[in-house]
Amino acid sequence: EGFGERKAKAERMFSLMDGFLKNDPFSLQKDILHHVEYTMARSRFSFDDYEAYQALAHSVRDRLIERWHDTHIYFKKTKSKRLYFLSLEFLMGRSLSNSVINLGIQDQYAEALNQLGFEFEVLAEQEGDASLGNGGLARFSACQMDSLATLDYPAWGYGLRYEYGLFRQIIVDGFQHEQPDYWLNFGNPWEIERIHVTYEVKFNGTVEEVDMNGEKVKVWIPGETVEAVAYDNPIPGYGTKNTINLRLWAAKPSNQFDLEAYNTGDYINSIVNRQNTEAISNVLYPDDRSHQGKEMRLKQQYFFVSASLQDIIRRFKEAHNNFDELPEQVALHLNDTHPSLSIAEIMRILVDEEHLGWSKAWNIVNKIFSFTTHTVVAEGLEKIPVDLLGSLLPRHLQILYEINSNFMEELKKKIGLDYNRLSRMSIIEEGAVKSIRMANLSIVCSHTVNGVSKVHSNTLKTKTFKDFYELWPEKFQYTTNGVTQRRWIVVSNPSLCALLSKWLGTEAWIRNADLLTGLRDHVDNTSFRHEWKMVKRLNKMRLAEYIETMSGVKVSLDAMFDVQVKRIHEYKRQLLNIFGIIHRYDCLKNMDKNDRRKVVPRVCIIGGKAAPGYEIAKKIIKLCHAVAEKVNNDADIGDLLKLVFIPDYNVSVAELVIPGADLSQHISTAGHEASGTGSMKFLMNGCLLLATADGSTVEIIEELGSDNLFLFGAKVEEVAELREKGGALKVPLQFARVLRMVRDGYFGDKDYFQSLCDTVEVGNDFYLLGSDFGSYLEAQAAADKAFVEPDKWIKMSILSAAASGRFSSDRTIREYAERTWKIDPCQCPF
Ligand code: T68
Repeated sequence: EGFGERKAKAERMFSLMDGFLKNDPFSLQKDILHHVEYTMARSRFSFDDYEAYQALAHSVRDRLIERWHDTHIYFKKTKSKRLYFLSLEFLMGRSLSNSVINLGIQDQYAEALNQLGFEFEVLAEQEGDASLGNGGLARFSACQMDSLATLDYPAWGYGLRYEYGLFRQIIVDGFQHEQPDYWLNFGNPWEIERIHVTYEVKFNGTVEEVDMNGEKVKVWIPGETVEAVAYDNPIPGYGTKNTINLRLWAAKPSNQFDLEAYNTGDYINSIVNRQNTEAISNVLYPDDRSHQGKEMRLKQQYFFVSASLQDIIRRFKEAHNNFDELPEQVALHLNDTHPSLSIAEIMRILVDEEHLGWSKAWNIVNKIFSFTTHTVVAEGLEKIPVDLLGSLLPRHLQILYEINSNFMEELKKKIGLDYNRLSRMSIIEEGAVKSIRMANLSIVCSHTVNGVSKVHSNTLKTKTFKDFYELWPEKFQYTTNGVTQRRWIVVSNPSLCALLSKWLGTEAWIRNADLLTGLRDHVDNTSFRHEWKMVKRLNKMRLAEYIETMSGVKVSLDAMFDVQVKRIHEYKRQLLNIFGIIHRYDCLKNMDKNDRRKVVPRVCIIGGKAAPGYEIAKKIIKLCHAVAEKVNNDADIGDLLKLVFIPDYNVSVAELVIPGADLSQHISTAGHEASGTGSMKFLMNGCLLLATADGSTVEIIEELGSDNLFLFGAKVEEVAELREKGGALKVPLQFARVLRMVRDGYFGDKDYFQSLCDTVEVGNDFYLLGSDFGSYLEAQAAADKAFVEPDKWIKMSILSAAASGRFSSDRTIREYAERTWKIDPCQCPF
């Protein structure tokens, strides 16, 4: 079939399709009803909100698919260099509102639904979250995908399609319980199953040396085969037609049967065994940041890496007949060390399957990888026991040994026989359990090692990866994280969005967040400030309603809404917050009635999940509930202080909580939060920060000025010295008093809380709660003082949002694209 014939055929098909889908309200209605009838198979006359949501989502998906196709045809045609973003976690949250907004047909949909008797917002609430990740790292991946699409970069995301996402948190009697998140139960209208895009992924077996044309080559004879099936998730850009792809892999039993097993009559067991292979993509590992080395986790990583690389190499080979151009055409990004087996896998493909020879393959491989680490502490770095790796992936282990031995040789030439340093830098860790250090592997094989904030990068250079920095200073970069204003303002705070566009006189800030600095020009305008205040009030109302439905606690809108929402970790110091609340309560109790009237009322809101095996974090949640129980039911206190724990914090809960916050806390011990991205979302929503100078807060201060937030606590460079003081460290009396109250059972469960109290006892207080407590209380007092001057507070709120532009993930992505990935925008023109 010639080109002319194919073109004619395509044109005829296109005319049969009636061209592209139309976006006027009438056409949208027709499409929604079409999906009610033919996709949902429900009668036009009876369908509920959930079915209406599904039909609506399918009509949106159709529109995404059109753009997705055109974008990919265009990328292919222009032969532009592509970025492959490899991440084991993506926290996408809901898709409906985001898609409709990015497609630019929000108003048309709202009207279409109204005429059908539905409300867009109500249907949007029907959608469950896609929670395929743990926390900051995973949500940051999602923000980056949005920015990559919006800025027209030719990028693909690759991940795993976990059947169970992050556990659901339920609270029983103040204790966290975990429940499975079987999010695919009712189908997922956003994904496109690609049954024809499958790859075999192999495990186990042996490596044999065979003679090939007189040359000895290593051949892996695998033992087990699993099939990876692609599920595509279109990611639409805003203000562009470009729609990129997030391809997630699911495991299916392979079609290769063990004939023997079937023939010996063990039919049932053979099928049962086949089903076990599906388990690979079953469940997301909850992060507890201390490395574990579990076999299933390693299987997941390799399954993901192998399927993704086969797909990437296949696509490359469609357009090239050798690998010389791979570094000019392909950038592979390792989102933390989780996908770093890619390095061994691509070497295996190039050497064993494509017969490139080691040095040629290596020259290609060390030009294509970049690596971002999201961790601070060395203990959190991933290690894989050599025995485990050797039995699961015997050929990869050999390759890793070879990479390491070459590296060690090169290193000896440079640094001589400094055995301590050589052993620190080795990819292989000797010791009781011989292991592969995934971070060392990633650094050795990547051209760029990225930190996620300035402070983080300094820690990497001077501590965590000091030896490597001294060897290759040019590899070390930092690109400060960011968040997408599309999700965190446009989708989650429509009233603020309208206000911003009105006063900035343009919607252009949605694609160019730097324009938010323009708000500074209006800060003295009283009607602007009034409107700003009204928007905040509206969002507080929304949040107050949610709190009441979730917890039964009625809160006053005049109170300061003080929020700390993030994963529960000792270093994030939710305990410091709770101790501050106990102190506040204690002060209120000891005040006479007249003084109480001067106190700023507070609603303290805490939310976040504790990893299931993280006992101390779980005790923090319980303590929060115990304190809430006491405080909220104390008639003396009334509206002056309320404490609420918001269960099951996730992306969609964040969309509701963040816009309604007056103050938010980012209070990690300095030097422990690699970046932190929550603070950026709050900043965008005009929320004031109470924070330590940690992670990206340091850069936020640069942008905002230190008098526009409430800063406290030890600085990064002071922490080590404070720790050394140990038992001699000065701790304020108020801290000792609060600790005593908890120990003495003032909030009940006396025995249960002892071990929690031990973690902050003088001499044992690794995260320095005691030594930071005094300045924490001062910062809180400063916040109270500012809140009673509403005009001042609103100005600070406006200036916060005005300073948030630099923390858009658009800036992050542009920096990565230009400096690290070297990719160019490629906008689909038609
Ligand atoms: C976070 N890391 C950082 N890790 O803590 C945060 N870990 O400071 C930073 O802003 C964010 O990454 C984005 O850079 C994580 O979220 C994990 O979730 C994780 C998951 C599995 C294993 C280890």
